[in-house]
Amino acid sequence: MTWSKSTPLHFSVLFFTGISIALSSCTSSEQSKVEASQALESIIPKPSSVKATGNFFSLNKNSTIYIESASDELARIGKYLGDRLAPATGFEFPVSTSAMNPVDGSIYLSTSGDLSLGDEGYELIISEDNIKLSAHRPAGLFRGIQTIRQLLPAKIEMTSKQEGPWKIATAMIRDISRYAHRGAMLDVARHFFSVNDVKRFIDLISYYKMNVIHLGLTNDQGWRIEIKSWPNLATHGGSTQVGGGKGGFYTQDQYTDIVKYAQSRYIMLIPEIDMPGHSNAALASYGDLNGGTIVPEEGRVKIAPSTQKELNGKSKPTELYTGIEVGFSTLRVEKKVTFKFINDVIHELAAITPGPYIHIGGDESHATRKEDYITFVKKFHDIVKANGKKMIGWEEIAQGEINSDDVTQFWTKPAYGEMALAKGSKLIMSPSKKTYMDMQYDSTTHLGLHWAGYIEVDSAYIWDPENYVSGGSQENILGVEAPLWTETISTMDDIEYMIFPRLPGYAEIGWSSESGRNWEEYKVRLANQAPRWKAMNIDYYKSKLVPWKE
Ligand code: TNX
Repeated sequence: MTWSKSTPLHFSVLFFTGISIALSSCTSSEQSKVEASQALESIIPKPSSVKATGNFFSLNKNSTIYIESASDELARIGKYLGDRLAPATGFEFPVSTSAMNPVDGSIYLSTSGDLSLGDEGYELIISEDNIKLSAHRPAGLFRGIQTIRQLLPAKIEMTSKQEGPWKIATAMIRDISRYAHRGAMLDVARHFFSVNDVKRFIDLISYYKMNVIHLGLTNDQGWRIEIKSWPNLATHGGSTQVGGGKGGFYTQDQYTDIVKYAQSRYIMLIPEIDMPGHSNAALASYGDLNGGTIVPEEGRVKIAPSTQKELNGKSKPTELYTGIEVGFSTLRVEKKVTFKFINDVIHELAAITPGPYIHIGGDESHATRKEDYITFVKKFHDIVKANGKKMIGWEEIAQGEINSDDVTQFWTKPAYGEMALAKGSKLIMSPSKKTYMDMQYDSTTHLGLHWAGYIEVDSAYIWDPENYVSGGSQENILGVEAPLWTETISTMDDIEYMIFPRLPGYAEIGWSSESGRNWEEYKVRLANQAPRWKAMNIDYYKSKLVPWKE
């Protein structure tokens, strides 16, 4: 076509507009393919196997989620998937059991996956027409859904309607987790966090296929769970926090709400009541529990003379504590009431905890005599067992009479880990130099502590759970847990800043095989998560070590 002065203006405008629409839709279509292919290579945790097959699948306004049978559980999982995809796409995603006239662009969920997928493994077959997600157990479908989310454009995570297209690169993915236990711990005692904050924490960890939330419910600074037979624990012991803020506690109903929310994400909740040390909030709530302080003397410990009397009779409660020291408080074996207290607390907690474990803390009991500590561990074990649960304790419990029923959480001393293994206990690995998400990234981080070191995002990723305790192996290590202690953390933004970008790495260490992991490759996948965090409104630390994608 040639242009002349006589070409009508409206024609040339239309012509140019037509070209630019064609061009931009062509580029945006090409770009969406590039993005989809990149998403396929950026999944965290890294799947066991991914085979790209070179085409593209798209969601459309008729996309349906088909479940293979009319099971409530599958219907719930289907609805969960639809709820993740609906806001940004503006599509409805009905869940249907009848696939008589299947619609293109649909997603099929089935538990007919083979036994070798285990409890959490899944298989995804993404073709141009549909996505087939299969697992052996419903939990595997839930984990596979996280992969589907990560395969879509980042804006799928936005809560308002966005422009498509909603492409996914076609592929075959088969994915099985390395460890059964992949968790994060949140200390709600040093600072209290609302039910909604805990739910968001659960959602964030579930996005990376973690399956455990460990809640630190009590510590010197606060008691955060209602115990009906000892009401002052929550009302008085929960009335403050580090720095003197107002604190708070969960009623048993609120706790149950959190447990159910976690269950709906196939996440087990492990509650921790920290004893016999870290117990000031209890000692401040009931004077009878307070047996006075034991003073360290020439490497041994001795009860301060003025408190001998307090041990036998009524004693005064301690003051509430809002500082961040550790190791000064202890329950006392000499007091009968101590064991009534422990039994009542464990009994009530066990009744509202569907998971198999109660964590009894047991760490840093510096104010407890060694022989008393050992008595405590035996009693904790018996009481937890009598209430139908298994005991978990921090590594120090390995000094006591523990056995294969008990789980030991390693955090710093290999010798304790070895003692635990020798007694038949399995390990959860939380090496503080690697997994403590309350450690600063570097000396300039405005939050956090650094007693275990600075933990940059590369260091957080470069380690293997089997390399900390000699004899540690796939058989006796249950998995990995990354704790967030909250002495310096008081808001959800603070939580996000400390856990991102380290948490996806812990999730990958727990899920993916060691042989497929290396930092240089991982950091690119991590960089590609940033737009997703932006869409989810996650406040994260922009480490200079990662080539972040904007
Ligand atoms: C050690 S590790 C603790 C916690 C502190 C944390 C701070 C462990 C089992 N106990 O009481 O909050 O360090 O980083």
